[in-house]
Amino acid sequence: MHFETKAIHDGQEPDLQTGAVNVPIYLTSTYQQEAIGKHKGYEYSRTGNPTRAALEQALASIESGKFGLAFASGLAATTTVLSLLKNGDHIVAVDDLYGGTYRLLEKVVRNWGVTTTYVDINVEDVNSSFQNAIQPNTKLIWIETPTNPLLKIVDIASLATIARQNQLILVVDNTFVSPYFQRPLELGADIVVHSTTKYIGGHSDIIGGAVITSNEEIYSQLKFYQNAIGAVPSPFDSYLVLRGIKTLAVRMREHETNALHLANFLQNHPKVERIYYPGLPNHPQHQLAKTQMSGFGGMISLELKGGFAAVEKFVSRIKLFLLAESLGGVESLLCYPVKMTHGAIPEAERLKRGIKDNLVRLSVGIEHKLDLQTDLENALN
Ligand code: P1T
Repeated sequence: MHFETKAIHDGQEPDLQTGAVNVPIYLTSTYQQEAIGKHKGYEYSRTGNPTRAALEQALASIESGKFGLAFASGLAATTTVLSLLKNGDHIVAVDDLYGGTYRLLEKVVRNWGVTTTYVDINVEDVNSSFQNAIQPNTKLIWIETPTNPLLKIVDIASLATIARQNQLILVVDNTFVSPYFQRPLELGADIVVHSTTKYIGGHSDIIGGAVITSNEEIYSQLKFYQNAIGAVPSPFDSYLVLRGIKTLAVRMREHETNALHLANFLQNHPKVERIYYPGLPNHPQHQLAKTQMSGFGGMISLELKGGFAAVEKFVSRIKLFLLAESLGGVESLLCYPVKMTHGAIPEAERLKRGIKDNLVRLSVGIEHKLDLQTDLENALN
């Protein structure tokens, strides 16, 4: 079946008892057992809940994976995946990634004795850079693509080959474009991670995370950790994410149409110094983006002429784009990564990674594109 059909039906059969077309929200922490050791497949809701099980099946289906696991947040999903590592292990990660993931790697995971090397992906031969960063104790490669916030594109299939040759686990955080536009497991990745808070949930009303894999051994380990660590979503949040999945395809098409329109408008605006959007032919990795994504998503970053002072003015004049962290909801949001999403990265490190003081990130919503253009135009002018 096609993506749109799977998103509406997989894991979401009508309720056997009542015929309800939506998966019920099973608000229960525990389940009566018929006898000791005899139950209907559910014992305790940290371990399993039918609403969450439906969501996990739908997540696996839309990511072309065999197994899905849902979490209480994107970072809970990330932490659970990183629990596969042990003291002395090493990670190779992309140098542009969500500030909270960087903070987790540096302030938490490093204390477990697991170190990370960050690879600059702004170089000609990125594959060699990744290859050179691999050490004898490297166990895992962690990438985002497109990256947060500079929208760089990482070649998933090439990294999957490198990972396989070196017996490493390749993890792709697919939050920025959702499985509607990119399915890393089909390109050879071992694990996909999501903040379902973003496009998959789609309405800025929940915090959630997901892990999808087709590797049974990895799944068994992560399923064990999901229960052992316990960062699971509530049945109500699981329901909301499931509801978001049903409309993911139509929302993503609108996000992209609007973002392409605004990217074209912004790149010609005299107050804009530089624009980052993988859908523009002059994006340095536009060709690569076209080979591994079926669309370019709704995120745009831009640098304004006039530095931080211009950013402050711009933010104070804009009306429809709400100044807020997060992305992927139906409403347009504007974020200042330096002080918001990437505030945890020390200044020198941040500047080295190319996140400048005049950088603004837009999450383009599904309002009418001409209203969004007018809003940007007024604020810039
Ligand atoms: O916020 P949470 O659901 O825990 O997800 C963390 C996360 C993981 N991966 C990526 C690529 C992300 O962008 C995020 C969260 N990001 C934001 C809140 C943001 O505004 O960028």
